[in-house]
Amino acid sequence: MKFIDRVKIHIKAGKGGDGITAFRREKYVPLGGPAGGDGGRGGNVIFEVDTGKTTLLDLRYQKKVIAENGGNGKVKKMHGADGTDTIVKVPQGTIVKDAGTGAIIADLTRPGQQAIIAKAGRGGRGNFHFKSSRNSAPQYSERGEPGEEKDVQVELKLLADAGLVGFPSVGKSTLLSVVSKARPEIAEYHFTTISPNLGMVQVPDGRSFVMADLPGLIEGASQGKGLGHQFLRHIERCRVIIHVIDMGANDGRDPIEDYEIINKELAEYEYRLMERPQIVVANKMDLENAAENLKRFKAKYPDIDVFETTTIIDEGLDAVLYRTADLLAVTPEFPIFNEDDTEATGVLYKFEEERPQFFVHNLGNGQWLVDGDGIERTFQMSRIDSDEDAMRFARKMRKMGIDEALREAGCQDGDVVTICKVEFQFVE
Ligand SMILES: Nc1nc2c(ncn2[C@@H]2O[C@H](COP(=O)(O)OP(=O)(O)OP(=O)(O)O)[C@@H](O)[C@H]2O)c(=O)[nH]1
Ligand SMILES: [Mg+2]
Repeated sequence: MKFIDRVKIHIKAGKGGDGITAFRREKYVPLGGPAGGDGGRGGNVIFEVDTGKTTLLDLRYQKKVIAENGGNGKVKKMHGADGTDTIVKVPQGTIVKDAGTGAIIADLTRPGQQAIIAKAGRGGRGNFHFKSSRNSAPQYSERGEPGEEKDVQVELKLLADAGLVGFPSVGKSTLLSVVSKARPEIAEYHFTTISPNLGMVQVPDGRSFVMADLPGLIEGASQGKGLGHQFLRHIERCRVIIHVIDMGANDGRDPIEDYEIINKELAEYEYRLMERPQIVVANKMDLENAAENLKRFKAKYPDIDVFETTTIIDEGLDAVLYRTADLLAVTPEFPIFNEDDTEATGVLYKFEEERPQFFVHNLGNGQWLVDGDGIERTFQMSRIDSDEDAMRFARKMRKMGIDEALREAGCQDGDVVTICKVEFQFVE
């Protein structure tokens, strides 16, 4: 099974049901009072953390998630049925981004955590709401609000405290298998590990943390070479990096060069991984050349604390675990997003009130265009079947400040204003 950790899907929340126009029918009353019911709200699309899930595979096959529409209002002021919310179960560590802008919509890190990814439309109001002293028998009823619709990029980032990085075959999986119950595949050939493995590590003094064994990195990994790049993203969540070096230089590589290449890749990767505390592990100390190589390494990097290990016989690992736990205790979580994203950090849902309601564009020649989410929503909820409806819509626009904005922008009496493909003439 292929490890899938990035999926793009289309999400659509349910439209609110339409409000209806209806009148009470009573004996001897020719036209009873307005009694058209309200539409029900649509269903939201909600993502929920399910700790039983470890991949985004289900989503890959789904591609589209659509929630139910609300029911239309009924006679006798009866409310239409609300649409059922659609709940999508995702693994812990799932991040949902707007596929267009890259803005983060949700960061689902806690078991059971929910986030509304697409908000349902509200139901339209039935005609009895529009009764007034001037009009006791309104024909007007409102349409349901459209549900939010968007393309989202869903990504899975592992939730590990410490991550093992290094060239292929340096012994990362062996290390994890010795210090935890995880049983990753271990073999002589390169890229044995093709998807990350997680293990819960118990430090002898009782502390514990999650360690991730990641696929081996090679030169150019930050540019997409090997398997490294797609997994470098996972290191972003790790607060401590455990850099494993094959001091025995079994493969004929130079351990010092290996160490420098990996650090260069970490530095070049976008999340500034070199700013994380790093523990340097000199592994395979049982091999012939290891002591000599370590001596050279220490001569070149005298200030680095190197932990000597022989993972196959569980030698030297306790010291690594203690050091990791100590560093985790004092290392705060790193913000997981790019600096330009930070404003969106932690925002689960942007309410429509925060969005600009409309934009005014001067097309020249006395022609104007007004667009934007707010106005388009209002328009879609309004039935414009008659002059009276058009006037109602015009009043709404005035309330939203559109008239004023047009006037300020230089709109003149008699200019033509297009809103949602419908033309209006501007009059003071
Ligand atoms: N001599 C010796 N061999 C070791 C030691 N640790 C691991 N090995 C061997 O090195 C080989 C690779 O080990 P893995 O743990 O699979 O290495 P890895 O870093 O996970 O490799 P990739 O998954 O390919 O990135 C295996 O044959 C291990 O038995 C050690 O301390 N000494
Ligand atoms: Mg491995």
